[in-house]
Amino acid sequence: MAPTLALVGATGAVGTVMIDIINGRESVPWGEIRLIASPRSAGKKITVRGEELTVIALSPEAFDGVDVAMFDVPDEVSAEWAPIAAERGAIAVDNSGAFRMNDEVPLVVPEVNADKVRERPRGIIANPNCTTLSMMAALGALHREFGLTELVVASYQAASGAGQPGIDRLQAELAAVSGKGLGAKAGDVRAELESSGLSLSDTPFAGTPLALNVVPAAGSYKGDGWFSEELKVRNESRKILGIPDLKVSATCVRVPVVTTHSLAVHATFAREVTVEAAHKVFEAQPTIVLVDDPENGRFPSPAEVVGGDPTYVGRVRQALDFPNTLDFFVCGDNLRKGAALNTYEIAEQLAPEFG
Ligand code: 2RA
Repeated sequence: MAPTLALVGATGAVGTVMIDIINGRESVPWGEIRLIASPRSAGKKITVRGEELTVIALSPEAFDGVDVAMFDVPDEVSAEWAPIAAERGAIAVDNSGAFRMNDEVPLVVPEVNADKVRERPRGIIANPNCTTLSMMAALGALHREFGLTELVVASYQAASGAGQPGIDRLQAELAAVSGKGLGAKAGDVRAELESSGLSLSDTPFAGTPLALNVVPAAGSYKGDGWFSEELKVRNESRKILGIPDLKVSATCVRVPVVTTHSLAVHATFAREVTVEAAHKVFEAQPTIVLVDDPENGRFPSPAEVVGGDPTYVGRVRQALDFPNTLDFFVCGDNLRKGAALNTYEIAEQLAPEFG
């Protein structure tokens, strides 16, 4: 019998993208697809693959008969409910941060370490943070060929990484500054927002304007100068690539883009690497689109790639002063490959176990 798939968080921002992804698949390996959400959203009707489904409330019984349960919910909800789903016999594929660094939970990017889906003693598999994920297909492919030894990245993260409140805040700020002279000092966005009544005391972006600005503070402050997004890039990259002592340093920056994270990557390898060889590696990886013709203005940018599934790579250069080192630019839709798509691809890897 075809396996049963559950989607927990079916009505949230990532859950909605997940349903788009399921609806867009040519075929799916699932029999029943069950939509689960908070009691507040229970009863909603959502069409999945031509069938109108009713969202049911999260409860232990909701997992009865489920083979694979995908979780797109906040950390604390996953922390409580993914183990309950696993106890009820489902494999939980979790897109929160609750289990990513747990030694008994594999952290999977199918292009890099698909085999890890079988090593799941707790019945839980984790999906990486979208910032790490946006560059993993590219780094995994290069690592297999040249042996990654050092990684320095700067991120350019979209507002939707902070969820719907992040999108709403950016749009409110853009509306407030649109067409304005922007204060006595040209570009004084802060003064313009304050005079428009948009308080900066409590924003998803560290109390800093995001419209017409960049904010070098992504996630929560963790001490010693580091923000959580930067530590996630380091810890998760090491775990996914299987290089526990990989040297990593990240600076994560929020930019006024609605959706699609970008990263400037500076990667050093054990073996000699050329731009031509790197291009070949990227071209051979089906989930990467290489857009690298800067002379003719062709390179990835969020406006070009939003809504797409692949990782877009361009601006590949041999670092002039660093041996065996490439610099390149990566863009990926943070709501698709960065969240829903990778989670769904993990679920697809599991489906044959139920054949
Ligand atoms: C962010 N990476 O962009 C996070 C979302 N998980 O804030």
